[in-house]
Amino acid sequence: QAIAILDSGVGGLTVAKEVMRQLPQEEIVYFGDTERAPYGPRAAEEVLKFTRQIVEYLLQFRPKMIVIACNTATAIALQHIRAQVKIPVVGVIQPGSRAAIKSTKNGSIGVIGTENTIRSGAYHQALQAINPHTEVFSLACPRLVPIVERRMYRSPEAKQTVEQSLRPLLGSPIDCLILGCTHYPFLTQAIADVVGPKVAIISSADETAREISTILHHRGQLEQSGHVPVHRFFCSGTPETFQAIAQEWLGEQIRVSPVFWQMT
Ligand code: DGN
Repeated sequence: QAIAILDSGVGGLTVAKEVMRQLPQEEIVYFGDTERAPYGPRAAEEVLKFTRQIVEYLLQFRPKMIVIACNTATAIALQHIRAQVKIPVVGVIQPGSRAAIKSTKNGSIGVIGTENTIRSGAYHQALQAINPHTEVFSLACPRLVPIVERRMYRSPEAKQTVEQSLRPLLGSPIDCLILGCTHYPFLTQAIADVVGPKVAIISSADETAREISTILHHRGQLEQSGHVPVHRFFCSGTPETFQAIAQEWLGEQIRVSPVFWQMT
């Protein structure tokens, strides 16, 4: 049985890659909603509707778990999807918050994400639920997802956009920065260059993969080692850019099947 992973586009590949590294025997079925990305500026009801639709699509593969590898969809839809399906549903906000709390020494944590994620206050809540004394500095960076989806993450324009986007955080006392959007690990180098070496960069991918592993272990659902897994990829709309980004990021050749559905 596969682990189903979804995102608005290529961002969830950062989680998929870590799952493949930590759990190389697991089957994966991945869906990127590239045709409708970015989700960041969309109305919350729309993000919920799209997430439900993708989950429905993925359920036909009878997965053992759903991973919402998108902070925006996690912030808006996690509880709804948990109520809707019978298998475990994992989001990325709790794991990312735990990793940041483990990392910070001075209790000042930065969070960058899409407008929807930042507006939801989900990180603020998750961090303060772990430690109420945490000081959280959040910032929406709406210009970053389109750069990644257009495969421009190595361009000089990407560097410049990251610099401009992160400027408001520069005077703050943060000693760690949560990449609160699964697309941002594509821009880690540019982000690290701007915030400097004293700020630890936290991507939720590692911790999310650990959580997946713990849940499957407790349920006795980890695949046996030696099992040769299938990794399947689907995206809405044309697959070429998705495939190029995925192959570059995952370092392996993959096939991507396009899914055309009624756009609403
Ligand atoms: N990868 C999504 C996230 O983590 O929020 C990006 C959302 C978007 O499409 N803007």
